This record gives sequence, C-alpha cells and structure tokens, in this order.
Amino acid sequence: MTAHRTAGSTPGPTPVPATGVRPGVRRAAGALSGPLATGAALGAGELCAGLLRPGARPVTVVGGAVIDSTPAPVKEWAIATFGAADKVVLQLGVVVVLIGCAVGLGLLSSRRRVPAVLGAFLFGAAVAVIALSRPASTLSDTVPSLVAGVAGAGALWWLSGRLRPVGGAGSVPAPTGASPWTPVREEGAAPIGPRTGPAGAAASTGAAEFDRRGFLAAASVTAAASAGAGLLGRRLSDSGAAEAEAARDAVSLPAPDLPAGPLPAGIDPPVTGLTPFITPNRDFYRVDTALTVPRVDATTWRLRLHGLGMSREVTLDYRNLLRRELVERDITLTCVSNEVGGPYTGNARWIGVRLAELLREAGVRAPSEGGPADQLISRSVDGMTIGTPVEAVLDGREALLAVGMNGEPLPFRNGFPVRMVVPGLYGYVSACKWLEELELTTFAEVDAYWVRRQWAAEAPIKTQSRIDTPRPFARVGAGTVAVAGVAWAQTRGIERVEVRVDDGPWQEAVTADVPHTDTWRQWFVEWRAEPGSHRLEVRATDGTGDTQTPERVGISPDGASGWHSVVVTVE
Ligand SMILES: Nc1nc2c(c(=O)[nH]1)N[C@H]1C(S)=C(S)[C@@H](COP(=O)(O)O)O[C@H]1N2
Ligand SMILES: [Mo]
Repeated sequence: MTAHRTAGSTPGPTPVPATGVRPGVRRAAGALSGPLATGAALGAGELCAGLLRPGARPVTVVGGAVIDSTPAPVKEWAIATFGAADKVVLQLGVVVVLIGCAVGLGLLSSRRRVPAVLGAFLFGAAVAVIALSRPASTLSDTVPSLVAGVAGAGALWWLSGRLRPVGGAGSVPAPTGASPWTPVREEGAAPIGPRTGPAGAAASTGAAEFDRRGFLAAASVTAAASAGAGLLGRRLSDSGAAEAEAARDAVSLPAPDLPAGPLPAGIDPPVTGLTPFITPNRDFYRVDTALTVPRVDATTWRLRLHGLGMSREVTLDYRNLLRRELVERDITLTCVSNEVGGPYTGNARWIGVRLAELLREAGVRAPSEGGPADQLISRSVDGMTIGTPVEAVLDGREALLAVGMNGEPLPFRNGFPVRMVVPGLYGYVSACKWLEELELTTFAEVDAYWVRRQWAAEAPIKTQSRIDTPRPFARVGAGTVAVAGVAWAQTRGIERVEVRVDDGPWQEAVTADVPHTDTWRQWFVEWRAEPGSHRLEVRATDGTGDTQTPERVGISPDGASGWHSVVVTVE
C-alpha cells in the first residue's frame, strides 16, 4: 500500500481518470474534513478550557500572542478602525486564518493522510507552546491546546479514513499511474456506499469510489460532537464567570473615610450632547490586552509589594486593604491611544487606599529623597507590566490602589478587585488593572510591556480639549448654537478654554466648576451661527498657564496633541 502510494503519487497534478469519476467530490470532501477537524479541535479546546481556565482557550491564546507581537502602528490602526470591537475582529481573524489552514490540511489528508494528521496535531502543540510563552501562564494552560490538537488530529484521521477508495488497495491491483488515493473507475455510474461491500464494489466496478455515506455520517458525528463540546465548554466558562460575579456581588465596600463630598454646583451645564462630568461605569472606556476579562476572586486575592529600598516585603489581602483608610476621589483617566477628539478618556469617582502611605510605611523614599528605586512596576494577574515613576506616586498627588468605582466595587473589566489610579499619567504608565504585584525597581533595569513596544517610559498626560457638540459634520439651524465639550490637564488643571470659528478671534468659554485639578473640566460657548459651512476649533490653557499648541502630533510614543476641530453646516 505504501509502495503503491509512493509509486503512484507524483509532484504533478493527479491523473484524471478517463470515465465516470468525479474527483472533485472527493476533493471537496477532503477540503471539508479540515474545517470539520478544526471544529473538533476548537470544541475540545473550549470544553477543556471551560474546565480549567477560560483564558487558556486556544483561540484566545493565539489572539493574545498576536496582540503582544503586533507592531504598535498596526495596533493603533486597529483601535482607531474597530474601536472597542477590535478584539472581536482579532478573534475572527484568527478563526479565518485557522479555517484557511484547515482547508489546506483537509485537502492534504485526502492524499497523504499521515502528514496531514501529524500536521493537525503539531498545530495544537504549537499553540500549546505559545500558551506557555504567554505572560503569567502555567503548565496547565497548555492542556486545552494539546487536547485540541489530539481531537483535531483524531477527527482528521477518522474523516480521511472515509475518503479512502472503497476496497481499492489490496483487492485489485491499481492501474498504472494510479494509487489507492486517486480513485480510478473504468465504468459509468457505480453503486455508492458501504452497503455494496468494499471489496465487492471495487471488484465489480473495477473502481475505487470512496465511501460517501460513511464520510457524511462521520462528518455529521464530528460536527455534532464539536458543537456539543463547544457549547458545554462555554457553559462551564460562563458558570465560572457567574461564580466570580456572585463573589463580586457579595463584596460590600465600607463607606470611604474621606468621602469626595457633593460635586460643585454648576457641574453638568444643561447642554445636550455635552459629556457628563461623571462617566457611568457602563459607558467607561476600556483599553487592555486581555481577550477574556480576568475574573479574580477577591477572597483569595493577594498583593505582594517588594523591591529596592523597601525595609520589608509586604503582602496584603483584600480585607487588609478595605480596613485601611479609604479615600474617595474624582479622577479622570486617559489613554495614550486617545487621538485628538477621541473617546478614550473617562472620569470616575474612585475609592481606594493611598499608595504613597503604603509605600512609605514599607520604608520607600522618592528618588528626590535619596531612594534607590525610580520605577514602580505594577503587575497584573494576566502578566501586564506597567511602570510608574516612584517620584510621581510620592509627590503628594492622590495615587490610589482603587477598589471602588462610582460607588460600587470595580467592575471586572475595569480591574476588579484592585487597580492603580494615578492622576496625571496615561493609563499605560499608571493604571494597572487586576493588580497583584508591586515591585520597586529602576527604569534602567526594567522596561514595562508597552515600553518594550516603543512607547515612552514616562508619559504625563498632555493638555487636551474636545468638542462634544455639535458633532463633526452635523447640520444645525442658524441662530444660537451651544458649542460644548471637556478639557483636561490632570494635576495641573484647566484654567481657560477658548473657541474660535473659521480662524476668527478666540472666544473664552464658560467653564464649569471642578472639585480639583485631577478631573476634566466641562465648558461651553453660545455661538451665533450663520448659514454656511464652518470650522470650530478649541484650545485649552492649563493651570501652569501653558496653552495647547496647534501642531498635530500622533499618539505614539507619548500621547497626541493639537487642537480639536469640527466642521459643521449651518442651514
Ligand atoms: N492589566 C492591565 N491593566 C491595564 C491595561 C492592560 O492592558 N492590562 N491597559 C492600561 C491602559 S493602556 C489604560 S488606558 C487603562 C484603561 O483602563 P480602563 O479599561 O478601566 O478604562 O488601563 C491600563 N491598565
Ligand atoms: Mo491606554
């Protein structure tokens, strides 16, 4: 058999039999068995990950690895193009590429079974290796991918078995130039299916038709089993999530010892379309590399604090943290990937523990006080590393280990149970979610995740202002039109906002009161709009007296700058 195959297969096109055979059907079946086997692999992987850890799902592993190795410009483009859907698009992309490879393996399996099956297994094994190389992975994270590889290989073996010519090999000598893998039939319509009996069919027709009915049955069983395993796996992951959900629901945060107090009067001026001062949790932007949101159990959560210049290592659990003095503070968070006019910024009322107090208790001194560490690395349960200047954390600003957001425990997506919030620094250098470790080190010693990807090691938030209304290309009626938005320069504060129309004179906007300098500031002007197309521009001046400059700078490596402008039509 092996000899036949070796002799019969040539690098060239498969010989086309003279009569009656439709190799196309068999090829199609072969091609189909690839995706079917992939389905089996994914179903098995899903089931296994549902039992072990949802984050170890093979597609998630590959997606995560793609995220980690994607060059920054491509990542920016993806965030800019797909916004919050970027992760869905990525996972779809992984699946599409996978199906492409699967079709290839399937086609191969109908001609060369062993290499194809081996290939399928190696695919799973490769994903297992990737799983192991992901940050914060454990050996058990390889299991779903390995199981997926075995399931995929098994399914492919089984399906390709149905593709073999019925009785072709041993019973009838294959005609010259043909192999048992390239069916040749000399007569017209032949009986199809196993009922005829493999040897009989081949003998009576002198041909090697494959077992179509058998293939169809095997394909159906594979598809059904894959779907079943997949759904069951999903169920298991969801019930795990439900448990974590329940654990979070059971958390009740103590009232803050230092409440933020009522918001100043005049916040939220009544202008339709203006961003509210406090961003509700459900509307808060989300930026992270996690394909599945980590659902950390607060009851087993620990924070480890160690490193240079600490008199002792400290470990805290959630209850220790909640027993400390809790501060409530309105702080605006901003992502470095926020383009001028972009949406990746939000303002919340955080509750947390003062990070500076915690560090000082452990003997940490700022570099300006002679401390040896200038960088604080925060590490999350999913292996993210974020580097924050120790100087910034200890300079008196309200840097928090936050546990609460707008009156409830942090939502999972925003870092439950504990995250960092440091006013005045972009999120990627300050706002580590799902925090589990703080290490004092130096910038010379450690490059954090994004710094290794060419983003700046230090990134204070740049002064920005944004027009929320009217929207770009809006059509508005002539007369008085409210132009409004927000401006931010966390820790410096916003002193003044100005608007101009069509390069005319700058007009000072009314600015709403703010509790302090760590939040954005709402502003509005009344514009006497005349018919035509107009360009509105905004610029802000921060608390140090610096006014935003017009030059547009992109988000990389340390944040965008320039004036936001909006073109509208007045009718
Ligand atoms: N563990 C972890 N923390 C993270 C990130 C991440 O990818 N992983 N992204 C950071 C970035 S870039 C930003 S802008 C903020 C966003 O916080 P949010 O999703 O709560 O708005 O989280 C930061 N913390
Ligand atoms: Mo960010």
